[in-house]
Amino acid sequence: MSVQEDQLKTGIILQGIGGYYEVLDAAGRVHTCNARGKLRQEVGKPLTGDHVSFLPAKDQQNGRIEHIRPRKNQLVRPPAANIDQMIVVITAGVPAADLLLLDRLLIQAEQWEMEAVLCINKCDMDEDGRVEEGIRREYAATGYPVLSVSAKNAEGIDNITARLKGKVTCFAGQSGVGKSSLINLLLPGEEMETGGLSKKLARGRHTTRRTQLLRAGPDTFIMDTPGFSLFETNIGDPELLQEYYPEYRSYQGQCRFNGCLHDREPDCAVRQAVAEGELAKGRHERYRTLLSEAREQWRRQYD
Ligand SMILES: Nc1nc2c(ncn2[C@@H]2O[C@H](COP(=O)(O)OP(=O)(O)O)[C@@H](O)[C@H]2O)c(=O)[nH]1
Ligand SMILES: [Mg+2]
Ligand SMILES: [Zn+2]
Repeated sequence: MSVQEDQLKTGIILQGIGGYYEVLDAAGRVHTCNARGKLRQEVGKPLTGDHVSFLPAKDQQNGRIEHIRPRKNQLVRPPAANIDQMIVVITAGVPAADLLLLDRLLIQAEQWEMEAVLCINKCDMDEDGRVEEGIRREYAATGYPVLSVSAKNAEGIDNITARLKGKVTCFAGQSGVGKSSLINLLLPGEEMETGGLSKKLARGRHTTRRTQLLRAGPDTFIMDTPGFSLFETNIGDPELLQEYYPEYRSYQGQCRFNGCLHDREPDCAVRQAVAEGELAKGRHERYRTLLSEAREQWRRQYD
């Protein structure tokens, strides 16, 4: 082992700006690092969320990232890695829940192999609880956890906190649903927007907001991703769409046709379950909407 090797520490990249990276070590110290010259060629640019080993910053010197651990997943836009969980926020008030967008985001979480959690915010606007109830019914068969909260009244926030522990979580959902409000409630007091930023990194901040990991507790991070509300889902092969619906997986092999897409095929076990009320009708209708969209995309791509 070279002298350097045993000086290496491990850490996680909180954010990167212009070739500099803020790396949090196990002791909670933040090091400003650059990357070893060949690293980019070997594995590409370091990303927010990367687990790295690095030479610690010393005196006036920056640290240096030496290795990047293999990634669990990798997002292109926003550029980030190793996101464990997606909390999709919708509301029981305004803006009214866009369930088609919700389904797209859930598909995205499945594609990226993230755990998905539904969060119904603004429950204070839903006095008789009917809106919340309807959404819960619609998603009961999916098995996704559903949390009802109000950022305004700080109600139900502990249930989110419990889901965050030990994970890197991103928040997604349309603009105005309360993502920022919730994130503010979930961060401990000292973790302000620019908290812990070294001067060198802070200087770059006026330009655009960066993808960064915010510390919500030990080993617990929230990925703050400006513009993460809407992104284009590319379903790819239409035949794969049903794989992203956890509640449809258990019906596999029960339809008359092998490779049934649960659309118009006769003797389809999924359609029958919908007809019998075991599976949600609305969710299936939106599935069919996305299926025809995927078919259209697929056709354009390969014709
Ligand atoms: N009534 C109510 N309003 C909320 C709640 N959470 C957020 N808001 C309001 O909804 C608006 C959008 O919130 P914001 O956090 O910026 O949403 P974002 O666009 O998803 O980040 C703001 O005016 C918030 O004050 C809530 O639980 N109840
Ligand atoms: Mg916001
Ligand atoms: Zn079927």
